[in-house]
Amino acid sequence: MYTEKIKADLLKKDPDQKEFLQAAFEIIDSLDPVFKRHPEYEKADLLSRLTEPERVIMFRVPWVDDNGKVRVNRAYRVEFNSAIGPFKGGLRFSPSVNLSVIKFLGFEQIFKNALTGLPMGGGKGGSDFDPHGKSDMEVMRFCQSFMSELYRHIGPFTDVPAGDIGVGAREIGYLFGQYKKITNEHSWALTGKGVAYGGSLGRKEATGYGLLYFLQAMLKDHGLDLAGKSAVISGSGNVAIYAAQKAKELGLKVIAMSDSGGYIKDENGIDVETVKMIKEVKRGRISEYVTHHPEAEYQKDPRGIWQVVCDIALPCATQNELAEADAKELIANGVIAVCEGANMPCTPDAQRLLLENGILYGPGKAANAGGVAVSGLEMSQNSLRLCWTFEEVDSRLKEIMENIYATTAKVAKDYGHKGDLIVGSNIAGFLKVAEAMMAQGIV
Ligand code: NDP
Ligand code: 2IT
Repeated sequence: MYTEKIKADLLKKDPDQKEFLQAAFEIIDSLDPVFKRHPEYEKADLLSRLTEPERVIMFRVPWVDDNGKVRVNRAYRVEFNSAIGPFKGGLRFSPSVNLSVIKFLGFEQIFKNALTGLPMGGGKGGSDFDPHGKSDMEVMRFCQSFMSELYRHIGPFTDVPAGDIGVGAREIGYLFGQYKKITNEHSWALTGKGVAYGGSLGRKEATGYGLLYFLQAMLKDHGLDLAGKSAVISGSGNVAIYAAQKAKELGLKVIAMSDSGGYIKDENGIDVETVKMIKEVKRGRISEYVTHHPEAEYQKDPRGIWQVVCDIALPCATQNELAEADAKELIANGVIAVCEGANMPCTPDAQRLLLENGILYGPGKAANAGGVAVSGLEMSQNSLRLCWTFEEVDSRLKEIMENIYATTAKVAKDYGHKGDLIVGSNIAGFLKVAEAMMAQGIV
């Protein structure tokens, strides 16, 4: 079978890229019914072309730390597919970054971006630089050195990076400053920019808010709503914080959050303002929460968060953070929905178990598409040289997330997998990219 052959080829070519293979196999496994309906796609060998990035850039980032010591990091930009628009996707700064991780993220981004309905191709980049414990000046010097190489590969019509783990408003500011200086242009080669210099209102909130809009649409479709229910949210970064903020607004009580050191549990409902102060302002540890809220508890193992009894689980930290044993625990404790703010947070075994047990499951490439969707709206505003209000952006975001839910649910049903949004999102994203690739010839 065509899809089995493609998987065997990938395994042979890059046997060590386990995250990439995981992401690619999940998508490829969803596509058998598409190739049955569209033999012309196999003839055009779409999958061999889609699974090979258009371009992979790997570069050295030398910088000098506060003690005058020379440091060297490795960086990447994987320009995966530009069939429907310029390469688009975040930059991740984390010691766990390697080519496999960036390829998995870039590959998923192709389909996620297609689901938004906006003209954006897929890409991802980053570095094994660890921002934890670095001074602002060290982060600035690193970002400047990083951009001194990256600038030649990006541009508003070519490739438009944004943030991801370890890359937030501070890093985007430094990256943009260096890009502008080298190119002598105030052009829009990055999104997630500060509102003061071309960013969009609502981008900071977009992934978390979008996740809740998606969750709300998914529950509504099953005759359920959020009010009065409880949730746990892993992570306490950009996605987790704004997911928690919107959850509270919608009457969903968030009782636990985490960081890479451990998790906090507060049965009164997590105070998001305290989390913001600790993580956004002080760049501190989530453990500090209990000094402000002594009634809350802190546990050292971040994974323990999945043992907290809740109605809804929102993994918003990192890949493979929720494994089969965690899914078992959640199911035993009566969870009704798992919706992914992070990219690929559930392992394949966990996904299977959740679906088999009838848990409502929102896969990341659909449920967390709100961030890149508002990046797309930032690009629209930049092109128009206009700034929309927060309300305008937020209402477009909500509409996009509701459309993504409706489309993925419909496509899943049309292809004989009612309720399986993994299949629905993979096929819906693929169909759009496939149509564009077929129209453009073998390029
Ligand atoms: P941030 O860097 O802002 O936050 C990451 C958070 O996850 C931090 O709180 C970090 O803790 C925590 N974390 C990291 N590893 C673990 C772990 N093993 N267990 C528990 N917590 C952990 O990143 P974002 O919020 O931007 O990204 C989070 C996820 O969402 C990623 O998968 C990203 O790819 C995805 N995503 C992000 C989008 C965006 O717009 N930013 C859009 C769509 C998806 P610590 O503080 O200890 O490092
Ligand atoms: O995973 C993601 O979708 C992001 N990190 C956001 C990408 C973007 O270009 O806004």
